[in-house]
Amino acid sequence: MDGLDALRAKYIAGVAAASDEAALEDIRLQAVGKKGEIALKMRELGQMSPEERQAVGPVLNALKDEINSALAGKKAALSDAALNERLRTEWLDVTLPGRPRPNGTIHPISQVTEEVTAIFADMGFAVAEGPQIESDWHNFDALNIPGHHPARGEMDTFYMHRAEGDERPPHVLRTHTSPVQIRSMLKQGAPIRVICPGRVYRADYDQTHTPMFHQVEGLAIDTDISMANLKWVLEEFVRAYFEVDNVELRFRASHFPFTEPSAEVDIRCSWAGGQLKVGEGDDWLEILGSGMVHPKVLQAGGIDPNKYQGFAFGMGIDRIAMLKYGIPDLRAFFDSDLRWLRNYGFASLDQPNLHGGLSR
Ligand code: 2NL
Repeated sequence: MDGLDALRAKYIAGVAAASDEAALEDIRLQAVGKKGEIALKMRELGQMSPEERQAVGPVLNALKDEINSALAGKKAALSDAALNERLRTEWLDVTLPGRPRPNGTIHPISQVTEEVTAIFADMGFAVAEGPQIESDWHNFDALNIPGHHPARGEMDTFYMHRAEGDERPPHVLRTHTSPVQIRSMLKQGAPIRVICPGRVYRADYDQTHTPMFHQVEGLAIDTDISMANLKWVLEEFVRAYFEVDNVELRFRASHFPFTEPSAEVDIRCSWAGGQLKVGEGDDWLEILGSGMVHPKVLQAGGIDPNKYQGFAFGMGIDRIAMLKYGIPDLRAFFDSDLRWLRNYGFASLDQPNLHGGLSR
């Protein structure tokens, strides 16, 4: 039969040249597939004389075997090469040192904000945030702080600039986070339970005051809320925050324009050995201010004071952070001193939650 040598040469060379398994498969189909060239030649055997068939048949079969074994050999070589390539590129140096822990730490104020948020979230409070530059209405009027109130004076409040001749009252850097709660009331109405942590500003700088500091306020409004609910919520908070089972709270009558009645809250504590212990001892430590929301403030928030009432409270985050973590100097919070941050900072990978322990 003619052309078998050429056929052999073509396919053996083709197999040798195939650069991947797909190319090899193309050649296999073309050569020894059901409709390939060898199969065509086999079909021609039917038209041959018995003598011819006996001579050509074995040659064709041998050629088919030869091509098949070249294909198998090439296939093994290609898969070896593919494996070797993976071994060459996908290596791992197991003798490398472990990755170092991140160098940064969580600032105590961030840590305490997260702790407080986790505690109140567990009691059903949502978290609300708002602008740090506020209208004087949101920061003062809505909170029943009249125009002549000392808190409004140039002494305490940072006022934003107004263009010459612009008679509108200037905006202010918020002096508390209460305006965020006013915005929450106006937006969602009653009932409501929110806490508002964030930065606040007052023109004051000495041992115990910085012009920017942090506050968290809470607000709960419904049809049946009383001072008793306030007391329970604050007790639960103090217990969880200071991580002690026994706490004792003392409510002292006080005055805020935005609550009536108002109370300052002290916790029983001891300072034996210069270290704060909450829940025992003969000292009292003031930690927050609170009261029942003033009807005028509910009204400013778009809530009907004849139908709803609620409690509110506010405390300094910086102060409760200093108390819990024994940080002596307020101003160090804002110095960005790396040695201080490494000493008082928290590991970035364990966020506070109530079941894992707030502070490990
Ligand atoms: C304190 C006292 C307080 C509030 C904040 C508040 C907010 C609204 C309505 C009524 Cl929207 N009250 N906030 C109430 C009582 C006390 O903060 O000594 N903070 C450091």
